[in-house]
Amino acid sequence: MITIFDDRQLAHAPERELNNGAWTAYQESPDRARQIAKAFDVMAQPEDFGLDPIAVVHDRAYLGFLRSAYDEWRDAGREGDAIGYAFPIIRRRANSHIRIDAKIGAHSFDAATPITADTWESAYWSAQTALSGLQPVLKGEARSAFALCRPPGHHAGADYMGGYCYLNNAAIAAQAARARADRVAILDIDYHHGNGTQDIFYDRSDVFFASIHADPATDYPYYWGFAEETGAGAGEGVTLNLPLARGAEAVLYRKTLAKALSAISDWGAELLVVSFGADTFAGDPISSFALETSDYAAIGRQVAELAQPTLIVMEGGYAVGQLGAIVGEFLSGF
Ligand code: OKP
Ligand code: ZN
Repeated sequence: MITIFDDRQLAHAPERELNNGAWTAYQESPDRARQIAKAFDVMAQPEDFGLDPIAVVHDRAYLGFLRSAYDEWRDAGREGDAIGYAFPIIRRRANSHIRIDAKIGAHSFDAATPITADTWESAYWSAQTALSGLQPVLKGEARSAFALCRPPGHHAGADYMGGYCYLNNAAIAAQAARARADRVAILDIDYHHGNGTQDIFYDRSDVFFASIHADPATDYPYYWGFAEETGAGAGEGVTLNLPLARGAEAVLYRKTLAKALSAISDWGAELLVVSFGADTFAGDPISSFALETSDYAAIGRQVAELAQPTLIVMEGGYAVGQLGAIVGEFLSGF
């Protein structure tokens, strides 16, 4: 399988995150990607497709914010990574903000997504990695590709970051795939609901979003991913959420995956983008499903039964020492 990775994705390394009221070590570490990359002999470097395919998914103002936020933070006399503390959730207005703190709050939904001097560089190449993995699949030169994206993307919306995500790599690839495929499906099998991806395509009829994730009643991102969310307007019925209770193991997970895949197939998808998270693993430090490393081969095989050109994009997974094995099992099964 074609695999893509770029070292520039490793530069982004926030010091800490605010977790359950305390500063803890940043879980989305560069080591995650390093460990996964070790499982492959050779990985291709991404091409640079520039800003345009990113800017059709993300607002220009948000992209400008991401690029300048760290400098503005420094100019405000701050130390460490840039992080917000005020969020305009009530009657949001399209104000132009002056203070960096106001800008960060207006472009994020949590305080788990710090901006460092290198965040833009890493997020940019993470998006290019997804776009580069897509190319051979889209042109029919390969049936599938694996984009080792990091930072992940599925929590990022058109104009906001959150959940370790800045640019929505899967959404950027799915949108680019629309150049040649009329119907593109995104299957999100990270432990957490891909609220950013869902939001980007929520009212569209041309990109199907299906997600299996921990019930938002008990798990991050809390506010999205309930079964009742099925899309809006032209996109009604083109979003499918399959939340599972904590503790889900392989039998239940694979039954649920069968539902997601048959919905995607019935809908008539011509190309599949998989948001793959390894945080469904039993040993994941921040998640509570019960899949074992050996389960991932069967899951990969099951996804492949859809028999559509497929781009696999890396999302979460925090059991760093196990990540190479989990991704290896999934891809070999696939
Ligand atoms: C990103 B991905 C809960 C803190 C949650 C953010 C988790 C982001 C997960 N105490 N921190 O979907 O793997
Ligand atoms: Zn996750």
